[in-house]
Amino acid sequence: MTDPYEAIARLGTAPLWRYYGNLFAAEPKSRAVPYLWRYAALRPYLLHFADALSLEEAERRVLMLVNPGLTEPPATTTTLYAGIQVIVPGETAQAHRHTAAAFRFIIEGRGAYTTVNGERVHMHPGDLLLTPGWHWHDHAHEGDGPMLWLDGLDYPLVNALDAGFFELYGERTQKAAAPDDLSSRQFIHGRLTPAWDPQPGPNSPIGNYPWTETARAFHAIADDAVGSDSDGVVLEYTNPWNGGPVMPTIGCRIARLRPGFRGTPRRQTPSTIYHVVRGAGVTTVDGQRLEWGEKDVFAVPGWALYEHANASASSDAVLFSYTDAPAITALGLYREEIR
Ligand code: GTQ
Repeated sequence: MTDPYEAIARLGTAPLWRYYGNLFAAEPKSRAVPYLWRYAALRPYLLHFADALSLEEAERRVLMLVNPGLTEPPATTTTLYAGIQVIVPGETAQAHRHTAAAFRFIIEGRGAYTTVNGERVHMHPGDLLLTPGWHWHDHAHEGDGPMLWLDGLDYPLVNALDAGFFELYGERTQKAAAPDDLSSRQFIHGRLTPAWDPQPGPNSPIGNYPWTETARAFHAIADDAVGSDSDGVVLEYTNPWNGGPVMPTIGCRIARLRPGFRGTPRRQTPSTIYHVVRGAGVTTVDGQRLEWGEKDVFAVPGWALYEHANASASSDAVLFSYTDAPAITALGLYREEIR
């Protein structure tokens, strides 16, 4: 008799008993590792490619933040991606759409905008711009100096689900089909929302959550909020249609860690990518110290135990973050543990 293991392999089968422990582990063990990308180290190369590579040669000029545990295809966590994009004055990045959901968190520069389904959405540092799945978007820069931002997408999740579609618009840029920044102006004051022709969908209709409003929200809270033991005074950007996360697969938050803040260790099934808006500190992830400073980006894999600390006794730290929590929650797979 031939080796029965070889025979069953040729028949397109596998012995479950040899795989069981890996497929049904007691708890998740991500292939993604805790990792930090230093903005100051990346910036010179972004500016180099802004000179060396035209946007006729590249769909987008982006350095992908590749997790050492997820190199092929590159991803930042199992479900999420982060990249740093640069565009210089006079350039356009051509219009396209994809089923992957995207957002931009603006890091530096002035004078660029993204046109999303015909609405020009202008960028300022600290703004959160949404490009939900299957929305047309192109970028343009009419200011001076380079404009840099953090891109967040869920393509690792979408592609794992075999749900990825992509399409070019056909013309390089979209014509403006709505007043500039209309969606932000209509919706940002969330307790008074347009009552005509409502078309609630799974995505927030807001093109830009401006930094000025985020700063106002923190200012209004002042020092009065208790905040989370693990995540500080943390605010969720919400969809005004339903109060939920901004997009069905990606949730975005902004947190203030008070001077001297030391968080209670916590873990959750969603993976998280952080961008340091202000300040410096240390996040310990499964025992590994990620020492972050302004504009850095770091990844916390799902179910990794994390603990934030603000390194300063006198200044706030401010962390923008995004997760796949909306998707995981919708699938009934959200879990968390606080130590
Ligand atoms: O700006 O449309 O970082 O399509 C990755 C894919 C940015 C974009 C990324 C994209 C974009």
